[in-house]
Amino acid sequence: SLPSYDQLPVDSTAPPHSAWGLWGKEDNLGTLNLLTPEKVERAGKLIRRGEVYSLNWKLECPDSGMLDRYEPKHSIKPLGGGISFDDVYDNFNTQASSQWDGLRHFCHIGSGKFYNNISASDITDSSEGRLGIHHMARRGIAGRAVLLDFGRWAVKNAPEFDPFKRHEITVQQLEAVAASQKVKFEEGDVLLIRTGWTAAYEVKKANKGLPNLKGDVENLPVCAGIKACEETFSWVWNNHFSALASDSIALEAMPFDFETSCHSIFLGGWGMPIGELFFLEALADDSAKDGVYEYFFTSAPLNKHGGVATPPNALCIK
Ligand code: UVW
Repeated sequence: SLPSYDQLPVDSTAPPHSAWGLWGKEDNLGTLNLLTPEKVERAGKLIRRGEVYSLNWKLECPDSGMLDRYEPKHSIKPLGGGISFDDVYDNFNTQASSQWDGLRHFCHIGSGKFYNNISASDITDSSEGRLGIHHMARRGIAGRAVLLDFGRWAVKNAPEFDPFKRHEITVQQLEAVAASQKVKFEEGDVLLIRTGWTAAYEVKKANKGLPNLKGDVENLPVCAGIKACEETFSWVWNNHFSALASDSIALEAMPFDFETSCHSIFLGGWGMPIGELFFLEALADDSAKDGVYEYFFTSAPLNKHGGVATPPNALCIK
């Protein structure tokens, strides 16, 4: 069985509460190792109505140039005098819209090393490809996902909540949402957390009321998300989720302190992918109607050797 948060690290030379070495020193998959064939087979049984929900937001959104990530420039290239066409994307940043942050994206800040003691120089020299997104792509991601619709819960229970403010979502609040939706977690779950950010973005944009979201590494943009603290880290680890994703820009409340961030612990410490800007609106609307918040989940990352991140190409099937 898996160690608890207090039992980490399993390798005494590794940073505190990291999972380095848990799945072997050469491992490139981190918590995705929890998605065993048995779990995938069991999750397949959650398909009851055959309804499919795609979690990629429009590639055009957000178009705010956030962290200097812009919508790719799309052109259509004719072939053979107009009997056939290709797509060409220039300036395609895999993190400009819905994305998985892969294990090359963020180091464990305290140690300066990436998951499983990989150095920045191993990342920039792509030849070996340690922790590259292709590892996730070649395995594929499938299993059970559960949605916590924090945004809907907050309407009654935390009316001051605004996904565009730095609201820190606590473990108690996540537990309260889970209880209100009758959600029970299982080892290996992909946890989806809806804040309402993507929907609010579209409304603000239509009303020409978008705040400046550009930001940079020194001056991160502002948004709501889970609270980066020991209680959250221990709750997330002890539930043994395989990945966490939300519809907000960073999963965790922004701006955040790098050293004590979820990014540092989840990606650098545990090898746990972080999903951002997932489009959860249609899925959440349907779940609010039928009260079902567990799904068969699939995601097919880009099979790019040494890639850092990827559009999730994720589906939830009910
Ligand atoms: C930040 O945390 C800066 O967001 P991202 O994970 O998309 O880089």
